[in-house]
Amino acid sequence: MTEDILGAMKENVIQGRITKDDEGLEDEMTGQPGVKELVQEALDNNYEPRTILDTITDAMTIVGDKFESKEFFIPDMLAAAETVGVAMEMLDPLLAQSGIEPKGKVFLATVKGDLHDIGKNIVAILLRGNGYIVNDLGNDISAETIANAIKEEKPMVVGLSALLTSTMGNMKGVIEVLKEAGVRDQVKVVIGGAPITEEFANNIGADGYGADGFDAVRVVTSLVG
Ligand code: B12
Repeated sequence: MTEDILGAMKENVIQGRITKDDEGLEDEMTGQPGVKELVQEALDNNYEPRTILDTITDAMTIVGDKFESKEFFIPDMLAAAETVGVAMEMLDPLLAQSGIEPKGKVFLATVKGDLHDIGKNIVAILLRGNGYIVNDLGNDISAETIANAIKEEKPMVVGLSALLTSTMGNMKGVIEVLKEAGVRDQVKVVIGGAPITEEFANNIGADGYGADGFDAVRVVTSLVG
């Protein structure tokens, strides 16, 4: 099993198998290690948490492609998402280094109408691991809720996530509401999510864009540093 732990991990995320007891798409899967056992195996074999995260992210891209081509349906996306949650719980303590002076406060939210939170949760883990205090406001969060939270707690950065082309426009709405509430100048706005590009970030007047969790840390650090 050690030869291709990452390949097996990817396949098991796609199949939504958390443990060895779960069924897979083929009959002989039951009894084979699931994502939980494979992540543990990878850690035992000194694989970097970052490599494991990249593998999981690749797997979710394939899940998305299968959904688009109608090979997969919503329960399949949910099952895959659940395996990622389990893997992230295992990686969280390793990615969060202790004893670092807090570098600043960051708020995160997935915008109104959007329930996708895996990417945002990864960004939260990596920012925490790099010494930021992160207040995760959750998903499906209105611009007004975000503006009020900023008024009250004055974070240095707010990170917005959107995974749907139908909700990415709500990021512009958040920036407008921040202006109306008189707090736009007090906070840097960083955005991300699969459909987001640097160009889109520039067009809506965001301060930064992160392509993935590691890029999110880089851009936040460049803005507050
Ligand atoms: C899992 C999933 C779901 C799960 C979400 C579970 C959850 N708890 O998040 C469920 C089943 C709920 C779901 C529902 C839907 N989904 Co969906 N989903 C996905 C899927 C397969 C994976 C998303 C994911 O977790 N990726 C892995 C993470 C790690 O990547 P990520 O989110 O991109 O995040 C990284 C970067 O983008 C970045 N990042 C993310 N946020 C932020 C924020 C900041 C500040 C920064 C700097 C960086 C950053 O860093 C992250 C870490 O590296 C995608 C496919 C895809 N390719 O994205 C479809 C996908 C996003 N879904 C899609 C659709 C259509 C839907 C539904 C509309 C389906 C339906 N008909 O009901 C609903 C919408 C529900 C809603 N209102 O939100 C489409 C969107 C198409 C479009 N053009 O908008 C996709 C692309 C699938 C497809 N190819 O068709 N979905």
